[in-house]
Amino acid sequence: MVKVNELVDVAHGVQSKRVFWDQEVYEQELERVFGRCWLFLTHESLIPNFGDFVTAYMGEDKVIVVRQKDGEIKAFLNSCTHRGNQVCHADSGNAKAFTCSYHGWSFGADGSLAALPLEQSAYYGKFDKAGAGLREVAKVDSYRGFVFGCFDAAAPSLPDYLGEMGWYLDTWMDGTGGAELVGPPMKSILRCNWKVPAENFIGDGYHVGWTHAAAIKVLGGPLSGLAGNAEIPFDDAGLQVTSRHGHGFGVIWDGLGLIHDDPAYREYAYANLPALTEKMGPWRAKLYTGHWNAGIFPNCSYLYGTNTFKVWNPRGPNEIEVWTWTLVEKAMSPELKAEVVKQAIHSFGTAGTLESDDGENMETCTWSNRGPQTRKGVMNSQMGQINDGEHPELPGIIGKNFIGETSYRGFYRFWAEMMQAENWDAVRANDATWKDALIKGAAE
Ligand code: UNU
Ligand code: FES
Ligand code: FE
Repeated sequence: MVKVNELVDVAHGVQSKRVFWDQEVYEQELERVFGRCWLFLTHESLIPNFGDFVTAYMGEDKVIVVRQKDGEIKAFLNSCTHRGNQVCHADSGNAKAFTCSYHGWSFGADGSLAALPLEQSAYYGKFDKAGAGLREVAKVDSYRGFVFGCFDAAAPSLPDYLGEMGWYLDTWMDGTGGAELVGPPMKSILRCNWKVPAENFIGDGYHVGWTHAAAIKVLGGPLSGLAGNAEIPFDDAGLQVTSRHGHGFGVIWDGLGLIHDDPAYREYAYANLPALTEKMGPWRAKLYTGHWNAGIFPNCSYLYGTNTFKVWNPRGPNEIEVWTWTLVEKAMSPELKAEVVKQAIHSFGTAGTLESDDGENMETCTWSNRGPQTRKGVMNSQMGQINDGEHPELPGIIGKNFIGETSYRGFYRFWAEMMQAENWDAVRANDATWKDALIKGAAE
């Protein structure tokens, strides 16, 4: 078992560089993080009808996500119960049955083994089909149409798992009639550890002016002043949030649509503002026109206001498969949706300008820590910790500015907790004290 307390020092904002490379850390993550947390699968609007399916990853496990006859959604391991072949090779579609390409076992939308070749002549009619269905993922649920799955039956419900983050997500998932994803997702490989993009997207406002200096200069608009950190608006420019289960974000006030320099999107959002303020109050109205760098622990990230929505699927400790959808609001016109999709592809699609800026850092952050001497070193995430605390109106822990590492520290605090805990009961036992190290660390 990995000694996690040697890897993450929450109170002092320090992490070992081993978290990006060690095979041992990785194997434990697959069991304890990906095996027990809620993982993003798809959006309900992408599988609206009975038999509609998408395939997805849950950590390294392949799954089939299928709309059932009664409208529910279930997920199954994409592995044949006969001799283990992959059952479904398509990315998405509508199927009456999933038939394995090896010997032809055939599974229904509910995962049950419906038919197998030569059942009478070779198995003499005695094969127990009831016990040979695809293994079902213990929990599948959706929050405002966003579908997640969890392998651990003892995990908290999806709303409980999202916790304080649900209050924030409701801003754009619920405030104006809901959001949806445009698929199919773009897919690409990055040679990096899955946590490098996860920790970046969860709120790294610090890199924007530097890593993306050229891109934001070329794109123009109000954000171009950030290029090279030439103009950094401080205290009132935004804030950072982290939550009980490691989800978090950093927000730039009034940043919606700015990376895309997109007046149509901004006009749409500002027209919604009076009704949204009425429904959700002034804080969430302010959040609604912001730009969020955000993460849902462990490996789902999105930029609200730039509208890229991603999952970093781990493929070993030093490779990921990136899946990228575009985030739109249901009430947008088809023209506006199409425009948002185009802009999201240009910025954070597989070959996007900003995506390729980030990709290079993500790969070198991983591979430069391969050497055993380098791995003995630590990384620093102390920025802004001195100001982290509770807020009278905002749930979670709040950091003072959009450039800070509040959400990053919260991500690693929960990562360490999941890596260490025997089970979800042991995690729940920390519910009253989870804020202590994050906030007290600031006082030391
Ligand atoms: O790279 C990002 N996460 C980003 C870029 C965030 C805000 C503006 C530009
Ligand atoms: Fe931040 Fe190098 S300056 S990783
Ligand atoms: Fe970036």
